[in-house]
Amino acid sequence: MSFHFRLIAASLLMVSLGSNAAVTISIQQSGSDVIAAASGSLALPSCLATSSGSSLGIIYWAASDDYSYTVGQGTGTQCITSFATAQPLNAIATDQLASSNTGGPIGVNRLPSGGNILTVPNGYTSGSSISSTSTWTGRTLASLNLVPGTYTFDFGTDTITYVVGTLADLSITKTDGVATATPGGTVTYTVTASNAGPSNVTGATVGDSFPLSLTCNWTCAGAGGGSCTASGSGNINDSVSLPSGGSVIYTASCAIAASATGSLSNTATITAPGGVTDPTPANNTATDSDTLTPQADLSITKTDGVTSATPGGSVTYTIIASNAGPSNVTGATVGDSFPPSLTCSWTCAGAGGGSCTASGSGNINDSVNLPSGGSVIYTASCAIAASATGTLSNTATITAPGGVTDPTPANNTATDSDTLTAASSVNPVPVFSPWALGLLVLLLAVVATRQQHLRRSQS
Ligand SMILES: [Ca+2]
Ligand SMILES: [Ca+2]
Repeated sequence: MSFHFRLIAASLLMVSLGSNAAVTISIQQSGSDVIAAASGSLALPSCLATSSGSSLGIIYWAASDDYSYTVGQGTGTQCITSFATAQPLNAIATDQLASSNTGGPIGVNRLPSGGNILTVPNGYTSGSSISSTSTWTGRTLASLNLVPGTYTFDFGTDTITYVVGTLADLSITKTDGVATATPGGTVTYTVTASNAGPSNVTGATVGDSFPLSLTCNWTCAGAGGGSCTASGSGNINDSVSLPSGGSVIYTASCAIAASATGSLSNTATITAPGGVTDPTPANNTATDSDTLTPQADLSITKTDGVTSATPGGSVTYTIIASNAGPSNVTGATVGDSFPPSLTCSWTCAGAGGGSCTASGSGNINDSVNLPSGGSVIYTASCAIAASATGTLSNTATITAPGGVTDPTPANNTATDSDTLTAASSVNPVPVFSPWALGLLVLLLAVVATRQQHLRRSQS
């Protein structure tokens, strides 16, 4: 016995009508039942022959070249035809009769002999509407061994497409439109989740867990009937509705931590709800990656608070290196090569998170850490050589480490200059000339002699 519709016509007249038509047979889980619903029309060649077969809808896969995907009940008509075969809908070894049917038979068969058969309701008129529904009570797609997917049989002028399960090609894209980003700056991501169908989907989940270096706020708007949560902050974990052809578009504005390093990589995903099969899962995640390129306006100032200095004296320089951001900087170099006429020792203290070597002597060549907004302050106490002349000039510099761009390099050096003023012209000390000294000695001698004469005359 067989529930196949068997070919009975020995010879068939095949005449193409030259137009395209299609029937879609949707086989879905509906509660505890499986329902196959066929709709559409066919532009059949007049190759019809009455079939003696009579059965409820059937889903059958028996052997390598013997299957029947006919749904519907009653007498059908058949024709031998040629079609390109997609993958089989299932692979089971026994007939799977439907519990009930309305609308008559429709579907494709292939016989062990190799003939291809298209079955339509008996007396079907080319171009007229086909509507057939079969129900498998108390069954599941899995128990019928039906593999969710879309299977198309192409007859040239007609196609019959089986859609098994609720199918929706959900997909997602994500971009911020740039390839590099600045720590301490911002990026704006556009995340678009779409449904290419064929089924509508309610309750898909759009997710995006932002890396710790990002602080994000987002908004969302639907298109083509899609709906989503209007706005939120932090990670996206949103339940969305996406009818076939619909989409939802998230705009996430994110601040990048000033301390971020390396690359900024972030992945958005869309997940189909239970019962929905996505035939193309590869497009359900999207990642945007940016290379982080630190930028920081480092700067330095230097002064000793005076415009003139004295050889043999001292000066005290205050050198301040700062980072105006936006990125944090680790390993900038503060340098100050003092002139030979100065003998210096220095101390350093950080502010705003800046850090430096606490103290040293001689030239400064210090690796410092300067977060955005931070600074380091050096105090250099220097003895001026007594032999120094001319001008006391000294330059301090700050140099960004490799990989950090300073958009404003002009403020990365600072010079203090003092005029050296000779000590004798500032504080003259009175002295006697040799002639004056001689006169003084003579005067003292005269006074002493006179005193001696006075003491003798009184005695
Ligand atoms: Ca997909
Ligand atoms: Ca600078």
